[in-house]
Amino acid sequence: MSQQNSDKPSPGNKPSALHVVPGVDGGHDGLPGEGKSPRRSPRPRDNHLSNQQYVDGVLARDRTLLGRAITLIESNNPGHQEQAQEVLKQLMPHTGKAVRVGITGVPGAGKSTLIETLGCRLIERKHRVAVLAVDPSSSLTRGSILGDKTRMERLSQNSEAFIRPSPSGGTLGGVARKTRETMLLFEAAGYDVILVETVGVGQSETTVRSMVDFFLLVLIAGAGDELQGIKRGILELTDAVVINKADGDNKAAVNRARADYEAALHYLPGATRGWQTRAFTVSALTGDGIDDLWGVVETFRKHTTANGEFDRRRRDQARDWLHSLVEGHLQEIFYQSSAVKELLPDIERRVTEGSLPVTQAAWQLLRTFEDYLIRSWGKDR
Ligand SMILES: Nc1nc2c(ncn2[C@@H]2O[C@H](COP(=O)(O)OP(=O)(O)O)[C@@H](O)[C@H]2O)c(=O)[nH]1
Ligand SMILES: [Mg+2]
Repeated sequence: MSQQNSDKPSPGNKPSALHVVPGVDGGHDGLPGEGKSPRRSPRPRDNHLSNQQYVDGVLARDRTLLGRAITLIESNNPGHQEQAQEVLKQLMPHTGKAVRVGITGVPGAGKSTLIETLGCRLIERKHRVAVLAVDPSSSLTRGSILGDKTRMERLSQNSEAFIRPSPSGGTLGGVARKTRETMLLFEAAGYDVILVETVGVGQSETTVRSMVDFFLLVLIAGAGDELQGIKRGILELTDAVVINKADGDNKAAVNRARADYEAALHYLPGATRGWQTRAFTVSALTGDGIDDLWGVVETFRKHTTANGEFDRRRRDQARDWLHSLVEGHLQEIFYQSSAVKELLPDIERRVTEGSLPVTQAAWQLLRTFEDYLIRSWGKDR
C-alpha cells in the first residue's frame, strides 16, 4: 500500500531531523501564511524553522513562534504535518496542565462577550488565557471569531491572552485535530486556562465536549420557551448552564429561566460522574456573576480531581481520540483505494435497487479491499 507519509524511522528528537522535512513555507490550506504575501511564494528555506526552534520558541512563550507553530499544526501539507508531530512529541512533557473549558450556545447568546469578561478577570488573577474557536462552518472566512475579536477587544490586546480563530480545516474531524493539538501548544507555552468557543450547531458541541474538562452551555431567557434550538442532548453534555444577559429589565426573565433549567437538570443524568449540573445567571456585559461562575469551574476541578474523574476523563479522551484517528485514516485509505473506487458505484447501485443484500455488499467491498492491500503489500516489499 502506498502512503504519503512512509513510516521510516525518524531520526528522533535531534534537531538534525530537520533535513528530512521539506522546507515548505508556512502558508496552509492555500491561505496566506503568517504575515507573508501568498503570491510571492518566498524561497522555502527563507522562512524555515527547525524543530528545535519551534520547541524552544513555544517553551519560551514567544508569541510569534507560538503562532507559527499553530500554523504548522494547521497545515495540511504532509511535510508540515510530519514536522508538527515531531515538535508536539518534544513538547508533550510540558502539556496537560491547563484547565480546558468548552463554551457552547446559540449565536448571539453572548459566548464571546463572556469570554472577554471572564478572560480579563482571570488575567487579573494572574492566569494566562488562551481562546480557541471551533466553527466548522467558517472554513472559508478564516473563522467567524475574527469578527468576534471586536467582542474580545480588551482580551485580544492583553499580552497574557492568546486568541486564535477556528482553523480552516474543512471537515469537523480536521478542525478537531487542529484544535486539540493547538491546545497542547498553548499548554506548553504556559497558558493555564484554555477557553474553546463553539457554535451550538451540528456535531461541534460533541466534538468540543470530547476535548475539554468542563463544558459550559450559555443560554438566554425569553428566546422561545423551548430549549431555543438547543438540542436536548446538549444539556446532558453540560457541566454548568449559564443564563446570560441578567441585566436591566431582563433580570426577572433570566431568574425564571434559571429556575426552569435547574428543575429540568435535576432529572437528567449529569455529564460528569459525581457532579450535579446546575444553572446560574450572569451578565457578560456587566460582569455580574462571572466570578461565581469561575468559582464553579474551580470547585468542579477540585472535586473531580479528588474523586479521580478529572484524570479518568482525560485518559478516556486520549484513548477515544486515538481510535477516531485510526478509524478516520482507515476510512480514508479504504475509500481512496482504486479497488474500492472501482467497485463502489456498482455495489451502491445494486444495494439501492434492492438486488444485493447490504451485508453482503459490505463484505464484498471489504474483501476486495483486503485483496488490494495484500497485493500492494507484496509489491512494496
Ligand atoms: N444586555 C446584554 N447583552 C449582551 C450580554 N452578553 C452579550 N450581549 C450582547 O449579545 C450580542 C451577542 O454577543 P456575542 O458575545 O457575540 O454572542 P456569541 O454569538 O454567543 O458569541 C452582542 O450584541 C453582545 O453585546 C449581556 O450579558 N447582556
Ligand atoms: Mg461568538
